[in-house]
Amino acid sequence: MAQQSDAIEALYGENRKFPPPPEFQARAVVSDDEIYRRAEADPEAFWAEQAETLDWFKPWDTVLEWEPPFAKWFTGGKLNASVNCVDRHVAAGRGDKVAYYFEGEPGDRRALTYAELLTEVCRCANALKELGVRRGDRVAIYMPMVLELPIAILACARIGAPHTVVFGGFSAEALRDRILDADARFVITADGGYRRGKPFALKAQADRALAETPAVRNVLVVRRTGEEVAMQGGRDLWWHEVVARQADECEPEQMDSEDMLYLLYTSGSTGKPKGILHTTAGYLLGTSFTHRHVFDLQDDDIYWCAADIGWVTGHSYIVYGPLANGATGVLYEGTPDYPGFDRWWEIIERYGVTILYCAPTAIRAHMKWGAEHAGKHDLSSLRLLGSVGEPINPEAWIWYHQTIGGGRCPIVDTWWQTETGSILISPLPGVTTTKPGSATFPLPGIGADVVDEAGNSVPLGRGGYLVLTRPWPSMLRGIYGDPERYKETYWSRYPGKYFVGDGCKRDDEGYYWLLGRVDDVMNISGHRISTTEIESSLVSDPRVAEAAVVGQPDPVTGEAIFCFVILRSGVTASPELGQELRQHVAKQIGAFARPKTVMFTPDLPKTRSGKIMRRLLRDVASGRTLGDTTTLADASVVEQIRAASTSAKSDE
Ligand code: 7RM
Repeated sequence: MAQQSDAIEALYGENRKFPPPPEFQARAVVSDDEIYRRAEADPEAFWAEQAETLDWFKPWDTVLEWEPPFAKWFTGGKLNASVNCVDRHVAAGRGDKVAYYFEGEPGDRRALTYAELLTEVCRCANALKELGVRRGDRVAIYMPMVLELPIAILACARIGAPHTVVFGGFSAEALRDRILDADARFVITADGGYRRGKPFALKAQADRALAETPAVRNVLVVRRTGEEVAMQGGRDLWWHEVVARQADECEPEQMDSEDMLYLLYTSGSTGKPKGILHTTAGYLLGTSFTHRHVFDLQDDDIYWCAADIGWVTGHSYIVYGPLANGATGVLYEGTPDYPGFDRWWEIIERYGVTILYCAPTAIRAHMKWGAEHAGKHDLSSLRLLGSVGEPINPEAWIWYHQTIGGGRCPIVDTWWQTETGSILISPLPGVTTTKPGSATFPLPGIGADVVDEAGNSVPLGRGGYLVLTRPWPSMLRGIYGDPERYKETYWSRYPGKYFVGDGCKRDDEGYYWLLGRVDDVMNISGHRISTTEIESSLVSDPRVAEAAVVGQPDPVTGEAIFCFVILRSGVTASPELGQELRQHVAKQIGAFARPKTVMFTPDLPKTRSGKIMRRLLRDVASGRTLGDTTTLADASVVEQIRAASTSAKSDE
């Protein structure tokens, strides 16, 4: 066991290893580790070499200008993101290649080729210009997962108008705050979208926000559901009327490398949302480079990222990365459980999906629903699986590998953040021997370290705080309108190093194991324990589908371990099972880590992107009133859990 002085203790051992299958390696984009050495020898030269894969109107003068903590990449260069994502593929004779297979939740389908995408993007761009949107103006986009969403994003990029996409599940207040912070004067939305078989309203929500955003001049509205909406004369316009009649060519703006491409707001743990600012060239390079190398992209792949575009994963790995690489992707509007638990597997079979990228929360939901749903479909087209958003527990990793991947597909566990823009820690599937639950190693060109409170690198085998030691092309350039908060949040704790905010340990082979947000670390009798490791231990019991662990104030130990546990279908909760799980953790990790309380719950409070909101669970565990719940996916969940917790007392 580690010493008590460790920043975060490394507790959980997982030693299964999965080398790249030889047949995968034989045809992989990267099949040996030379790329790591080349990148490490001269990172700037490496990124410059990679940047040649983009299309430039004018090449850059300087690769990197670094005045900590402010970086500029490829200064002097001029390019356009939409040209890189669309025009160049059409110009290269690949106009007939499918860019997206769209699958609506009600079952409507449409294949959109790169040539058609180009026309649609140009028409939308021309419509925005007609409305008076100029280079530099911010455009807020509030839409369901329909084709018009990536089209709108690319249209903004084409005319140099930074977009700020607000996830369609967010409330009117969240939309209002983002419109105001970005000072957006134009909004693109839809009448609504579909979720679990029912239309939900977006325009009505938008109208509530717009009542308090007087600077907004026009709203472009996509008709998706056909439900009745109020259109305000002079302000609101139908997409199908305005966009359809536009010319299908639109000259792209020549943007500077460092021109803003978009803002994406993250809620942060408290306070006002942060507008994470990404610029053009570095972001496009980071997303296209990682999409090609991490997902081993081949020309005939059918790639499906099951995230929502309203989350950074969708920006980088549904829109910019895959399109910059000319990939064929799937765009699915709805939920994984409608009309049946096999909807995802049906989609994979229909389109012959070869690469699936999704979140551990989805994998654990599928585990809970049972393997029989996947068993109904032919998933043999799959050749690579990806995971993002949270640490993936080894048991979920193994289930994903066996049940979905048939034991033949490498898994890339990709660590990154809205702020990092693209994947930074991940296996390269043709090179890296993976271990279930580890994101393995920093990608070529990326500088990372694990440090203690004082900022000293911790030896292998120990836990601490993840930091990034040098700038990277797709890094955030700031928090919109708040340079001080940017410095304070990311660069003040360890001067010259980017503070990630995640705990991490490296095992004795140097593999990185992400341990969750440092705000979630518990202090049990002086042991700094990551919630992730206790959760992984709980989930390793085959009866457990999902677990969330928090610290609860305790007069004796400072904090005590409180576990919320979701059981797999068919398993019944009982006090005995609670005792067994406490014992299981104590045996696997140590008596000091024995949970004080195990509470069975049908659900957990999660953000829209599926991250467990442990902050709210801490409130429940300690009987406090709830903090901010505006970014919860389902606001009723916490009340359900709270009601259950008053009847289920601590079972010590
Ligand atoms: C892409 C995304 C960022 C936070 C990050 C981590 C957690 C993401 C992983 C992960 C362990 C992973 N952007 N996180 N990926 N933790 N393993 N593979 O999620 O801005 O929404 O969240 O998500 O805590 O700091 S995000």
